[in-house]
Amino acid sequence: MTRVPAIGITCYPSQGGSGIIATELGLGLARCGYAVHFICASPPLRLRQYNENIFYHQVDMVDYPVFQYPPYTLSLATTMAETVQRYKLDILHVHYAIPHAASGYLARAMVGGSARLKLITTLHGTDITLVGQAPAYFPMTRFLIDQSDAVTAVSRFLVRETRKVFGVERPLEVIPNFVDTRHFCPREDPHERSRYARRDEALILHASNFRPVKNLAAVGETFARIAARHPARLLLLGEGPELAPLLTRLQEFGLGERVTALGLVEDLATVLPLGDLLLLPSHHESFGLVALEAMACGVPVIATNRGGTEEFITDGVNGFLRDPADLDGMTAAALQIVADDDLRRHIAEEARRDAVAEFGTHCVLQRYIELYDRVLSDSAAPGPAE
Ligand code: GMT
Repeated sequence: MTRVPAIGITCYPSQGGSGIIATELGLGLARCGYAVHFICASPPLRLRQYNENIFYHQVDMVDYPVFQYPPYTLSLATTMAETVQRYKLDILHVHYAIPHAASGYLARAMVGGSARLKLITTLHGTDITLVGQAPAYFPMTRFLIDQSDAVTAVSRFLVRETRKVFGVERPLEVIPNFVDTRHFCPREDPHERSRYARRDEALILHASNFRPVKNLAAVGETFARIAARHPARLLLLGEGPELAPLLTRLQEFGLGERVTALGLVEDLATVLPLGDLLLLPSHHESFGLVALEAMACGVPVIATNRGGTEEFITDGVNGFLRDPADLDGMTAAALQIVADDDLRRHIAEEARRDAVAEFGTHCVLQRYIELYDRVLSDSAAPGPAE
């Protein structure tokens, strides 16, 4: 009987989409019988319970007075190499290139070139579109993309950006983000919803890590415009540096009473279905996972048209796409949705159907499994590269 490969997964353990995808991937692989070893600085958000075939290895950070900053990259590489050797891992799959691909590269070198350990890097977004382009990281990011045994990106947009910005020529495979559509599903819960909005009020959602790229000013301005024309409440999910300025702005608009900020919500599937629409007006999104999660819950989305969102949202059919500066356009789409029940239901159904048909865990998990098989078979045969 052939042995099922053992996979090491490294990701950021916080609320970001890259950590969520990495965790859901690991959980899915474990259900398929793979031994999955998470090697992270702390347990990923969605990995807080016992799961068969899942193992967790904490990266110990050593502080020392000489270090201005503890070298996480090195501790991670050491833990990766030890885990590979002890548990006979076949693949290290790192999510978000910086610095995880660097640690993976070091770990692969540490366990010896003759070992069959493979390094797979999944690019998620700002590792390419923002931080990876900083002069301090640019040559390293390009180097690590070239040195990985396989590289995937979560959208065709991100592949184009990677080629354009880094001049990368090697195969890059698009494997889109995915959602557990049994967990993220429509749910009517008037009692729970009444905690955030009255029946006659529209409940507008925004969920993110509240960083500048999320364009929080547009969330505040658009909500103010919606609320001026239709009774509405805003529910903010997540935390980050731009949350406090947004709340201040909403207070200045006189809308403080209409806003609830829930902070970090461990299970978004409990809250997303309560909303009437989700606003995601980011300056760009390589994918925009939370938009897909909302769609799976049957919640219409108004998302940025910059980036990879058009790869799963068709404007006017299963959601809306607007330029992040087009506040009038976002407001008009929102008012259409909240004022027209038939339209909202129709968009919600289309959104749910597309999420299930194309972006359910099962469809996408299989693509990662095929990639692992190809990489381990050492057939240089590249997958469906973009
Ligand atoms: O790249 C980031 O800013 C962080 C990252 C994350 O961990 O949330 O977000 C990116 O990866 C997500 C998962 O693939 C995508 O859904 C997000 O669109 C992407 N963020 C951006 O492109 C701004």
